[in-house]
Amino acid sequence: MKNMVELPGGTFRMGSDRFYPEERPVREVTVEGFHVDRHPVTVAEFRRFVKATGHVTWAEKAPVADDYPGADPEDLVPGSLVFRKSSGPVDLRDFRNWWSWTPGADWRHPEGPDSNVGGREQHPVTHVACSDAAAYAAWAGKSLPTEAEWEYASRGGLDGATFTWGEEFAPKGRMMANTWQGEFPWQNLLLDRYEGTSPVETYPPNGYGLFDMAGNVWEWTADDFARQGSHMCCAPSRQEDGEAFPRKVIKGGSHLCAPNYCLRYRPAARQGETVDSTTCHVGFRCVIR
Ligand SMILES: [Ca+2]
Repeated sequence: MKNMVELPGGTFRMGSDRFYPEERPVREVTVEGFHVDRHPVTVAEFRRFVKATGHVTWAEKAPVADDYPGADPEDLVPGSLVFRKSSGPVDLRDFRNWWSWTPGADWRHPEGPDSNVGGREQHPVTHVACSDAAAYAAWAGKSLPTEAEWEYASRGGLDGATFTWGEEFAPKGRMMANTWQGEFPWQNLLLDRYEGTSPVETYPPNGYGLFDMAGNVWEWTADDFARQGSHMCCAPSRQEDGEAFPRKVIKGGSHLCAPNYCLRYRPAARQGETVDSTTCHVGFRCVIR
């Protein structure tokens, strides 16, 4: 399989007791063998899918008013959530301080209508809803991974390690993933050289030869997320209460994950993203069982 890695089945310790409540408890989980994409689906790969199928992504369609009761009609236009760095420290409890609903933002226009993906063909595709990821997977003859498959793959054979590469964040000073260094959401020290997404395979692979299993973009999985009252830091929704859409588990953390706010560029980390959410820091990869 081109650009895929075959993993044997196995039993591993899933989850972590050392970080956030939604990752607990650590438990033994067994997965069957499967193939997994070597890196997240890129802009170039997604473009081939759109050209072949004419697929129109969720973010390119106007939201249906019935799905968003109380929404300002002016907001019911195609668009997506774009990250905007703040000019200084802000209240970290309110994601509106850095997430901006942006009409015209979509996978071809990641920062809004005046932006494009020129030069970013090898970056992970973003602004894709769960249904867009599933449509791509079906077209490619693949599937979205379960959370267990994703975490098993991301651990790269390291039992219970904090990161996909071991215990130390930057061994010998080497950056191992595209995360956020500095004080989120205003100070990005760029020790890893990238403020937004980065080309896939920029950082070293994990023990299974898989790239970008931590940082860069969160990745959709096929699993439902049971809301446990945990704080949804990385997964803003256009509506918080009485959500019209279920949440799916996303994994891997992103270029927006910073230790002062969201230390989630780890295999055990997980968030629940409403399936209609599209943002500049969520993408996906596929598996074949
Ligand atoms: Ca970065």
